[in-house]
Amino acid sequence: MDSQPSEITSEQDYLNRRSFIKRSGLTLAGLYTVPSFVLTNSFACDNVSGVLKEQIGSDEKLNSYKEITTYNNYYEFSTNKEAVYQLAKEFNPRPWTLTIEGEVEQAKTFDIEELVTLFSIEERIYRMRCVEGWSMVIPWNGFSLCQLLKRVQPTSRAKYVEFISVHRPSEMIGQRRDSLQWPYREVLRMDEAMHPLTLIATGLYGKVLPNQNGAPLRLIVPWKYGYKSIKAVTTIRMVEKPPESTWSLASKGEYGFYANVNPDVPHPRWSQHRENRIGEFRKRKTLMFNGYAEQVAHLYEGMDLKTYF
Ligand SMILES: Nc1nc2c(c(=O)[nH]1)N[C@H]1C(S)=C(S)[C@@H](COP(=O)(O)O)O[C@H]1N2
Ligand SMILES: [Mo]
Repeated sequence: MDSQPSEITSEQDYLNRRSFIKRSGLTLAGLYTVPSFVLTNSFACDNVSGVLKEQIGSDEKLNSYKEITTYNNYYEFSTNKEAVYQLAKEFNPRPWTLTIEGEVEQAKTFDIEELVTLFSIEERIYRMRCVEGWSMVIPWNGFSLCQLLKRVQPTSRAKYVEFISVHRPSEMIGQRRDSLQWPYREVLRMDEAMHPLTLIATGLYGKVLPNQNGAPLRLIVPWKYGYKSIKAVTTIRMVEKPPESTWSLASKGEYGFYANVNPDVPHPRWSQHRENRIGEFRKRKTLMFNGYAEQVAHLYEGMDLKTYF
């Protein structure tokens, strides 16, 4: 879906509704509690409510719908961020299926129309920090990946989760060149995938996910550089050994497996101390784990984050 004028106007309604929620003292966390009926099998999803109590800092505001949908990294269409949204109009995100396979008891292919009815769709306002040094604040709609993975019952051999994007050069002009190895792939450790902040996004600003942002569904891992947040996912595969990802194949020394946002680990060609928040004039300090240290630092306890970057 591309942005129609009517969708852009309704952004103001959206902002009004949010400030109503704030004023009325309803904590957003309270609205986001995962219904207990989904928390049944051995992989309990952590309680989401504690994790989401803090949304964004008081000096941070949402990026506009226009900013979020006209400045995109999506190499399947173009390496020019400002060209992606136009080229992505050619893409058909429906019909669509998502297959979950590998080390699971119940491999399954979900139809997108079914998938979006399985879980309650929450709003998650997350910072997005690209490894290139820019960032945005985006209100996603979606559900915790944990809830979905629980459905298929990972086996005890499931140690990593591989995500594979669509390969459709007929609709994705950038895939006719090898700027990257297609299809785009990413990997998380199992515990990272099961963390309640890890999201499958199916929308933003309360609207269906635009093509340029990864329609019809994408991963969002807010404490990691944006390249981990793979768009247009068709396959999720649970595996025992860590597979290669697109960016590790492209340049291992520059794009690590973990890709945790870390101001103290420079990219070989630039510093990561600061970032350019789209729409702002002055640069901001980049925060450890992109500001989510309280929620995720324990995942990396005892690891040297300069080695495992
Ligand atoms: N399939 C796919 N997913 C992708 C990319 C891509 O090129 N292809 N780019 C990544 C990068 S580098 C970033 S910063 C984010 C950008 O997401 P956005 O355009 O929604 O802001 O998507 C990530 N997911
Ligand atoms: Mo990025």
